[in-house]
Amino acid sequence: MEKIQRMSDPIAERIAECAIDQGYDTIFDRAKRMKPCPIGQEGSCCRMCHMGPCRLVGKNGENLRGICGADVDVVVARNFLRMVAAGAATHSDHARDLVFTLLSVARGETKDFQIRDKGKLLSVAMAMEIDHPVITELRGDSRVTEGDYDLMPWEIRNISDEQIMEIAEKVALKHLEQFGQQEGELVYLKRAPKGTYERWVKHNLRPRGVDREIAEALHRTTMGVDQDVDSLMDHTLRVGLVDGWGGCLVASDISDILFGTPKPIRSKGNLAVLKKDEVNVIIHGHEPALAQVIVDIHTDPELIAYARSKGANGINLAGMCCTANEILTRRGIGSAGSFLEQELAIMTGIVDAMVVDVQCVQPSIIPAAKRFHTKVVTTSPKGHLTEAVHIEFDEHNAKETAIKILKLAIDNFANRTGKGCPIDELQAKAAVVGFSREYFSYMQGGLFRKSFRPLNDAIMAGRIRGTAGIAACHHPGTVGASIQRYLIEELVRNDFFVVVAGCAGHAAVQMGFATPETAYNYSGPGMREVCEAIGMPPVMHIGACVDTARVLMIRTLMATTGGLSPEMAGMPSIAFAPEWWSEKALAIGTYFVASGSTVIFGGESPVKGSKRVVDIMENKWQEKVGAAFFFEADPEKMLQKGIEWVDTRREQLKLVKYQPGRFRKERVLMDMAARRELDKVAKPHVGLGF
Ligand code: MSK
Repeated sequence: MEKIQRMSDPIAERIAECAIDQGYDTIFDRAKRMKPCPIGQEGSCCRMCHMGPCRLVGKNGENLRGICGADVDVVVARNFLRMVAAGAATHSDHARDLVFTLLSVARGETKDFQIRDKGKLLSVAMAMEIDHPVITELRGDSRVTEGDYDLMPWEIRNISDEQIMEIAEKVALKHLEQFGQQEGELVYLKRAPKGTYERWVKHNLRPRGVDREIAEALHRTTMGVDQDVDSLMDHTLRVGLVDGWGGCLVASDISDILFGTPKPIRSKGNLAVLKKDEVNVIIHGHEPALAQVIVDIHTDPELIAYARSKGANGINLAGMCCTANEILTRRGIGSAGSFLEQELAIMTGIVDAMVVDVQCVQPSIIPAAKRFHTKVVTTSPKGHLTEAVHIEFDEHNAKETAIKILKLAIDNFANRTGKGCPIDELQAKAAVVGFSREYFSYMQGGLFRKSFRPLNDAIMAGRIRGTAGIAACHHPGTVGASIQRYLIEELVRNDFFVVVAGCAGHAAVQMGFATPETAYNYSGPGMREVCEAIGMPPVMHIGACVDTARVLMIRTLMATTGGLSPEMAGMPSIAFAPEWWSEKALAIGTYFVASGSTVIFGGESPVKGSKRVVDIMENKWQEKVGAAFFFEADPEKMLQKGIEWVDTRREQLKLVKYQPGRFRKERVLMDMAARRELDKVAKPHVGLGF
């Protein structure tokens, strides 16, 4: 059989090769066999009714119409809007479930969850202008509404548990109202910088309510409703804003309130986190609630004793996909890998249970599991898999469900077949992860002087060329994570400060970029100097797909700190999703653009079929929201385009011209006297405490 590389991580690649040698059918084989329909791929196939499907083929699709008369521009725009709406539905529904959990905690209906970050709850309540005397007092008269608030410990010290629960209930109810709100605007929009918000007002882009805009997207795109490309693309921006400010940011905030706002924590990642002598339980999917409870109880002495009684040395938890990111960045639980590694994990033959909830769960894990002893456990009422064991979770029975699942895994340990692809001698990569916006502020000034000033100053001085985000999936049609690796390496070398999220976070961990040493091994001299001064790594893992919303707050604070652009648009920043495949990634890309942040996606463009839609996304959106949505398949051109975009923003902001190597310092060998002199200089940074 032809040997081709499938994954850039050598351990994943080794298991993939072993699996293929042993005749397993993996996602890589299926991707190779499947020839995507070129008409559907570029967005020119209309399946909105059953007169067709109409395939709008021909040179660039010009002058071609479907049976109803819809032209290719309308067809492409409708298809794109539907994909963004599907993505927004997933993230907002994820957020909704978390809001219900918060409501249950506030009402004392569950004991399995607590409010772990009271400061964050209060900060969110202040941003939502919750009507409660404590919040009114905290807000005072002078508070601005942009961004979010970092409360000092003494500001929350005297707030009673009862008041916290009252506020939590009000926050939960206000969020629930946002889903079904019919008029007005999402309350979170006011957290954006004023200039960004004003663009939304000017162009009538403010979403009224989460569900309303998503439902309207489906209505608009049915046959015979919205058949104007500009109008369809405006609604795409509106639904994008739903995804960012009504879905991802809500999910990220409520998770921080319930499970703790991440701060740097050591962990490790790749398939070698699995342990041969322990019960291995992989938690896979996206929703963090059950996963956090499984983490809470997996060290319970009774369960450990039960595992020992079955011949295992303990219980080993590992994450996968974005549930991995949730428990990796908050609890330091090792990550087994990204979307592309779910079958590979089972093929090690030592996974006793794979527990899944929603999103990015391949149905192929069932046939893979059948070749071994692995139990696949579904836990969400929305996410069933034929032939899986279904143990349903809701926030009222979390601990009970978690115990049941762990016992099932323990009981299954004895059923290992001894077959599979061995990982015995392999080593997991070390990582430092968990950089929330809040920690990022803290890192730049300590408790009393939290700020974004050092970052803005470093960008203004040209030490940091710009900021970049890399997020989204790994595509089976590429060598998994290879483009992400290329971009991270090149951006860091070019003095970019990089944040990663979603499966790109797994790539950073597996390649060893999620460590402070990256500054020494890869960084350009300017970025390295900043890393040394404030004790930060050049690549920060900020969490799961929904945590891409942390970037909204980072950029808002960069704007309000001053010295750069006063709004999100116009910043020397860029975001990439080089290996995307999910509708959720398109929704994230659209909310970035709608909020003023340009994105470059890789692979084949789903809007290539319409020059007009491409023009709207690349040019007209720049006039409206100050950002563009590009698709570029070639990784080198993608990088070039991103760098050029950032350099042009620097020019527009009249910042000093970035010069590679300008901050390169000659290495000086120091004697002890010189070192002592250095120690006398007060160090401004708080360090990461690694
Ligand atoms: S898990 S959406 S493959 S990033 Fe969030 Fe990874 Fe993409 Fe799923």
